[in-house]
Amino acid sequence: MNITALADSLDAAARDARPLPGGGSGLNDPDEAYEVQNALVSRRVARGERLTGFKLGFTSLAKMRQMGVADLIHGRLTDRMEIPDGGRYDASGLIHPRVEPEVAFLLGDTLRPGADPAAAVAAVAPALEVIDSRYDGFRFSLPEVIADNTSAAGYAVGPWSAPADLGNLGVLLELDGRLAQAGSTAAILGHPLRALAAAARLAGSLEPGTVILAGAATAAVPLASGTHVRATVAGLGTVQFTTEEPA
Ligand code: 0L1
Ligand code: MG
Repeated sequence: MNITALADSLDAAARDARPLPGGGSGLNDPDEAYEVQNALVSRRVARGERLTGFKLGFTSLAKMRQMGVADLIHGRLTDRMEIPDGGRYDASGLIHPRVEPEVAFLLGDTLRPGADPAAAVAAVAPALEVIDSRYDGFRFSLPEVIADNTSAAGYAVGPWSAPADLGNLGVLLELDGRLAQAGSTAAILGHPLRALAAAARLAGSLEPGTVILAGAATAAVPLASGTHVRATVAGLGTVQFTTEEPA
């Protein structure tokens, strides 16, 4: 398995917005796939991007069913992926973006495997994640999507609040004021804190200041240009952005 070649082709696919055929990478082993992901993220860091966060994927049954997989995955977020809450987002360089509503945690203390995850949380917020698989038609094997940094492309975080019980909060996703998806934070592994515990287990430990996206509360929906996107998490508030019109 050529880790460098796989990372190079995924990096080029993202930069040129030219998808790769899924299923043909020869990647079968999740551990090798994370080595490719690390190499891919290292290329971003070498270009000046700063690591800002950690994301979990496939934490809800809706997402697992949508993508035909049955395992948690994790990826990295960088400052280049940040979308300002209430701002504009240029998605024109993406291949076939989708958006999904999430909740975000901000760590105030180091999150360690096995420790009470709630104790490390400084704040919580509603969030939106933009995913953009670098594989044609979002068709990939589990190792391939891991290698592709779990399709991470962008994320917006709404107002931070003091830690609250996120156990069963209503979640709405609206596109141009129309309801696109409705769900509950309970869809995230039964409780988003479980996603946090999983993040600690998978990452080893995570530093204060890290943003953690717990995973989608609903299926993802296609994101077109010139669209106003808003997610509302009951009790936490809203987060929104508008994609730029084509030039
Ligand atoms: O749930 C996630 O953020 C993982 C996304 C990876 C799979 C996909 O592209 O749908
Ligand atoms: Mg997600």
